[in-house]
Amino acid sequence: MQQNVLSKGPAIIPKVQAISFAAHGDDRGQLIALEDFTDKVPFSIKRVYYIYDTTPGTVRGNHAHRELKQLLVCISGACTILCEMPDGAKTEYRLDWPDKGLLIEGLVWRQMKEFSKDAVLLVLASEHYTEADYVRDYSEFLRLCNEEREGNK
Ligand code: T46
Repeated sequence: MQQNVLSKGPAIIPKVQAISFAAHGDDRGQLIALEDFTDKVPFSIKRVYYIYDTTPGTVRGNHAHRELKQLLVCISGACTILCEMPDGAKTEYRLDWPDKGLLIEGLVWRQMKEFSKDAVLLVLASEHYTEADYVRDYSEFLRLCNEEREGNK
């Protein structure tokens, strides 16, 4: 199931996109710059957070967002992001190098797992933190997916 392809939900816009960043590399090392309103970060960055020092074997996430757009980059170590689309398709993305990113937009059920000990998962988000945007109940996620599918007919 591990792959690096564009996944499409029922909506016209892609909901999950694996992205690679161009590094400014020279004999001193590598540098990657991310700016908002670009093809890599197609939103205004209102919040940045990072996940680190994860407990071995832990699985985080297990929720979806209603509107939030996020770009995830594992800037140290590695972790796996499992995304479930509104049409039920599931894809796993392994983020194991700082030049790889995962853009997640809207109603996608996600899990973050298989963190390496040194993993630091950086997230750029399009909105400030608001619990109201979370869908933490899986049956509510399925109901909203159904609603979205009906709306796209
Ligand atoms: C997501 C994945 C990739 C805040 O106070 N502010 C914040 O900006 C965030 C993100 C979290 N929190 C608080 C809320 C909880 O009390 O931090 C605690 C842990 O949050 P949560 O259990 O939601 O963390 P994850 O790792 O399951 O999910 C996070 C994001 O919440 C979520 O939006 O997409 O990372």
